[in-house]
Amino acid sequence: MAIRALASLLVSACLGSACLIAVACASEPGGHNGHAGSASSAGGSTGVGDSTGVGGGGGQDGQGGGAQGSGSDSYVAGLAKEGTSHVYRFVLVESAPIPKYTGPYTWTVKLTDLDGNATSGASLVAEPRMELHAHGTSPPLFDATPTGEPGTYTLGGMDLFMPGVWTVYLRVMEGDALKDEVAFRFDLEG
Ligand SMILES: [Cu+2]
Repeated sequence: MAIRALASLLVSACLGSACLIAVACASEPGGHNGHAGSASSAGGSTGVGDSTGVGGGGGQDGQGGGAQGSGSDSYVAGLAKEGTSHVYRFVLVESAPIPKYTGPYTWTVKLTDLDGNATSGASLVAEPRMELHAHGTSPPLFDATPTGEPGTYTLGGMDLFMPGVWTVYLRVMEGDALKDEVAFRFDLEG
């Protein structure tokens, strides 16, 4: 019953090519279960304003309510994170619009080294994913374009089409090799 309600919500919310993905996603609850144990944390119980996401509480199934609580970030302009390989610092200078509702997003990102020196000329790529649903966007990857400001890039047209937690991976590539990576996570309403 909950599944059916979720599915109809998704179907009514979907647009264009995103539709196929949303329907497939809703009709395969097995995909949710696969990730629920490790990723959902205590979504079902809190769901409100918890930005820490630590503590694998509850054994709550990741479906439905679990999508609200997977350790999403609280957006502020200039939100900065160090890459997992500790080479770069990734600054989300601005998200337009601010991460709240589903729809197309344009991000301005600044890349610096760990001393704060702007890194221009990098190959920066974004991949938005809904990890709980095992899908991304169409197209799956977005190449950043330099804005002209030192170390600053624009990522445009990322269509985060579905309510729930989106993980946007930002990767600095050197040819085919990954130099550093970071993940920004936002929980969107429909
Ligand atoms: Cu999804």
